[in-house]
Amino acid sequence: MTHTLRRLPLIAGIVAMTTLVAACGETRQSSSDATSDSAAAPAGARTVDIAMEDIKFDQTKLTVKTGETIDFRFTNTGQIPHDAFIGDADAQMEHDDEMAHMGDASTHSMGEAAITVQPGAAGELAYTFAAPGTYEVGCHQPGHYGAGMKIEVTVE
Ligand SMILES: [Cu+2]
Repeated sequence: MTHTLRRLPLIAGIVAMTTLVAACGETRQSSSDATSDSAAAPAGARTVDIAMEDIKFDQTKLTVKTGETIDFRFTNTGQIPHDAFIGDADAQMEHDDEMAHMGDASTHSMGEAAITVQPGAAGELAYTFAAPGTYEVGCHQPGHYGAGMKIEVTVE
């Protein structure tokens, strides 16, 4: 009886310690996963490196296969922030309008294929082109898309 009472807190202590160790191990593992994630492309993806300049992308055309996943890696070599928004021409116009009216170009809706990259920084955006057609990667910082800051993506 006395034994049982004395052992209970000890067992609880061991369980707590084990949980703590397990939690630490988990944290360490997930942070190393995050590191390898940012370095490695999604499985089966093709990596395309793109420089963002003031005010253009360093390339204007890209051809991909239907169903292909492209791991876009943007590097902003300019002095001002730039965006990359992926969608067809209609979506681009709509988005450009949205951005112009919102004023704050850094506000993207959740779930949109869009990224904003600050000067001197890099960003990654993976996108699967599920259907054939013509898409665009457009920058929607005020005036940039209108100035021709876009990449035409042909999905064949
Ligand atoms: Cu731009």
